[in-house]
Amino acid sequence: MSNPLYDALFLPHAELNSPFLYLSSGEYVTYKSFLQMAGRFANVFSNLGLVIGDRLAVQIEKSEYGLAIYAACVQMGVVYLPLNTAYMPQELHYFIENSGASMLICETSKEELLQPLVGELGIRLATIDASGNGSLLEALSTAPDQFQPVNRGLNDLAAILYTSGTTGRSKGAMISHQNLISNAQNLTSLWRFTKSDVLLHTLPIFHTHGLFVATHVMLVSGGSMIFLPKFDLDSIFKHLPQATSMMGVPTFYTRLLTDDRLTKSNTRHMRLFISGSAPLLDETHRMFAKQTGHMILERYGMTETNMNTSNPYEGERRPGTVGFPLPDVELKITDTATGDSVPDGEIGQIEVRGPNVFQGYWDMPEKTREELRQDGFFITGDLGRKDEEGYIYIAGRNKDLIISGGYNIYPKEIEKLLDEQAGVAESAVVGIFHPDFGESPVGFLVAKPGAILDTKELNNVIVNHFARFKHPQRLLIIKELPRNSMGKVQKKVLREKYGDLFK
Ligand code: MCA
Ligand code: AMP
Repeated sequence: MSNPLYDALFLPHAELNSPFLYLSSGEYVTYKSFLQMAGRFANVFSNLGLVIGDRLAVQIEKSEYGLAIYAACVQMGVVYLPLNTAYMPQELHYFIENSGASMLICETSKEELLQPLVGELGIRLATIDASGNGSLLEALSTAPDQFQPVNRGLNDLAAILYTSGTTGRSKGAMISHQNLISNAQNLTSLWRFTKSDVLLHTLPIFHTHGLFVATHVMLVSGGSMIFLPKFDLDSIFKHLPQATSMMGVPTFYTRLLTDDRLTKSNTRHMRLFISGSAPLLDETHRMFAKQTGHMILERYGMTETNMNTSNPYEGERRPGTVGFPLPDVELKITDTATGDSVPDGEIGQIEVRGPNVFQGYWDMPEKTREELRQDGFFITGDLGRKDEEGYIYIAGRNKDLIISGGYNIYPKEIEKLLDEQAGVAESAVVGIFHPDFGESPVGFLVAKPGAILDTKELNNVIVNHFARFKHPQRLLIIKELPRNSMGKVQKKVLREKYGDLFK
């Protein structure tokens, strides 16, 4: 019997009494007790009828329980489906329906709100809070803490993570055991993580960065994590002396730079700072080096591929680049029209192939065919170039995507809703430079002839529909959208014209 992901991440630590998670309460969870908790969850879920291949949707605040639910899913062969805690019921409806999840776990405080949704979809609802309270509590307290991991193969699914689609419909990226194992092992050795490492973990765990990069690397290395509910400057500086390393999105680093406590002496003991999920400005990289003496290590990845490239641990961490392809990742830069490789130095679309590349989009074979070539290369939708030394630069995106503080926003989704509103002729949602979030969405609206638009009312519609991080920071009414000779809306023109909006 084997379960490759369980064997790689969890089995080696089953009897380990050393700390795995340091919690904000001051307590810690050992590896052994964490895995016993996972075993209990697995037994409870099994009693509730979950079996191999079922999808379990989870929308809960970050806690050791959330992580143990993930470990339980791996053990049981249940496909883990984590969801951003900011999603509204309408957004959840789509993910649950599309994935065919048979159960949803949510916060106790959201039970009432989500009851109609689960009723309509005919699925089971269970609750657990970051404190451990909820409907699962009683069953957990009496459940055995051992669960025999089920047999799985390398290509079997471990998780589905929804990544937004350019047409406005999210796509469920199917992630296999092999995808996760190859990346976790590569990154652990590339970044020199060992069991002596203590990672300051303030990322959410419903995305690749916090779950598959940060947590998996620590599991493979056998190190520990200071596992904080969210990024907050005071708690960062409180816990920094105990940490050896940190991973974060660029907003973490720009926020750290605003704080006087970020000094050379406060960070001297740190081994490594890693950034990813969005472009790290050269300026942030240089300022951070000046203020701390540390060169941030920037890497590049995607939900569909986990990590693709990384700056070197020992060599030059070059600002503005995402480094080199990982050891078993092939990366090529191709012409968007022909798909042929372009010469070094030229900008083209980034394509990647390797054991990290996902299995396709759940129940969307056509979308999968469009983006995943038959020869295994995945068209990332990012534009980039390679310099003569092999460093990869991300030059932009070939997909209409806004990344705000590391969260992805697909303009189409918001434009669709705006376009449906009375009096709106058309709309364009554009990512405008934002000093804290990197980019922030701004909605540009054109009124139908004779109509008068009320941006407050339109904003209310958005607020009732979408997670907070997707809300346009401004809605601006303009006479017409700029278009090129083919009639295509030129978002670049709006981005440039309104580039100073948040400066
Ligand atoms: C929170 N808000 C946001 C964001 N986060 N608005 C826009 N963009 C955001 N990212 C909302 C809050 O709900 C709040 O609303 C208001 O904005 C300001 O909140 P603030 O306190 O400033 O925000 P925060 O709670 O401190 O959160 C900011 C954050 C957080 C720490 C940067 O967004 C975060 O942890 N981001 C990391 C996301 C991540 O893990 N991405 C990786 C994806 P109100 O004012 O109404 O209360 S994985 C990935 O991208 C790939 C695979 C990769 O390469 O890693
Ligand atoms: P996600 O949908 O969360 O998988 O976001 C993946 C996208 O984030 C990539 O396709 C890139 O556009 C972007 N991204 C991730 N890391 C970096 C980075 N280091 N620099 C620039 N963009 C990045």
